Amino acid sequence: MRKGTFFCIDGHTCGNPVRLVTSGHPNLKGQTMSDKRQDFLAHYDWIRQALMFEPKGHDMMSGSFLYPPVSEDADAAILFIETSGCLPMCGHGTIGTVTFALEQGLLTPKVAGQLLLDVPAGQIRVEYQQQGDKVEWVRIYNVPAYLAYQDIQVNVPGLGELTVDIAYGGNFYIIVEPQANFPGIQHWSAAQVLHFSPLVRQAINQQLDCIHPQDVTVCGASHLLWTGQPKTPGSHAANAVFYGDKAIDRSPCGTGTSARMAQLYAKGKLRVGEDFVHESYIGSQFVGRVEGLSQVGNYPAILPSIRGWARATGQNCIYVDDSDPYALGFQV
Ligand code: PYC
Repeated sequence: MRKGTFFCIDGHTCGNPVRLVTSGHPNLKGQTMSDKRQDFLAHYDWIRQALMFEPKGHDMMSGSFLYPPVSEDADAAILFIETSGCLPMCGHGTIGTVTFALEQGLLTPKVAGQLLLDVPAGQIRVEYQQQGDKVEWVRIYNVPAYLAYQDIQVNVPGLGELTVDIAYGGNFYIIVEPQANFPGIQHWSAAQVLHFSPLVRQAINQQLDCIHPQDVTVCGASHLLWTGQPKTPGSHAANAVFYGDKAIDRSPCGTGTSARMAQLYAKGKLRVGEDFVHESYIGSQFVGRVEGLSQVGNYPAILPSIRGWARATGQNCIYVDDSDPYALGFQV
């Protein structure tokens, strides 16, 4: 029977939704958050579908569950849920989860202002600033990010040839910079992003394999990052990040910003210690920084950080009852 009551804190990180589910957690098997992610997908995916898809969610909906830590030194663990599945890592989801959980007293850090969190992609460190009952900002020290492929040519029906790079920042991103057949995101409509992104993604995944060297379950070029000229003062670059089947991230995308910084660093366009202010499709900003260098398998990698903010907008008590024909949601 697929039935349950799920209390949630709803809000957004720089415009993109975050639904932190605070009750109804399934008991997940596995030693690591990567194992637990697989167990959730195999046995409890109905919970994700019910809470993310219409009519209780929408194309951009994403959320999380907080779990006890799986490693000795961590404060907590996060499982991410969204319309396309359970991401290995989600930057905007982490910023929202940490903000709402601290504001509601659901997380007790061992050291004030800092958290160590287990996520399916590995372990991340977080710093935050809290004033009274409000969390002002959160900075994520993300998993190592690296450039996986450079200058890949892809033929896109209706658009022609594109040259793209592919970088990992917690998810694999196909990065498209302005070129002959793409004038830059400032010249494209949302309809163009939604139309061409799945075509590029399909063509790339037919052409090559993206597999994380340390975890084979983290695979596939799932996200696209279209780049262009920013419009908000202080931004270094703008993006439209496409994910799932129909979503354009309203936030500047934490894992996307990490992947973009790895690409820029590898191409000599960003230095260690330099800030990179990344602007979303709606003009909101994350401040990224290359904190240091690392290695992932044979790939030279960067240690990225991303700072952003989130606001809780309300509480939600969601019933899932399979006597409702749309209990598990639908996508149109
Ligand atoms: O912030 O990492 C992120 C993210 C991934 C998908 C949507 N947002």
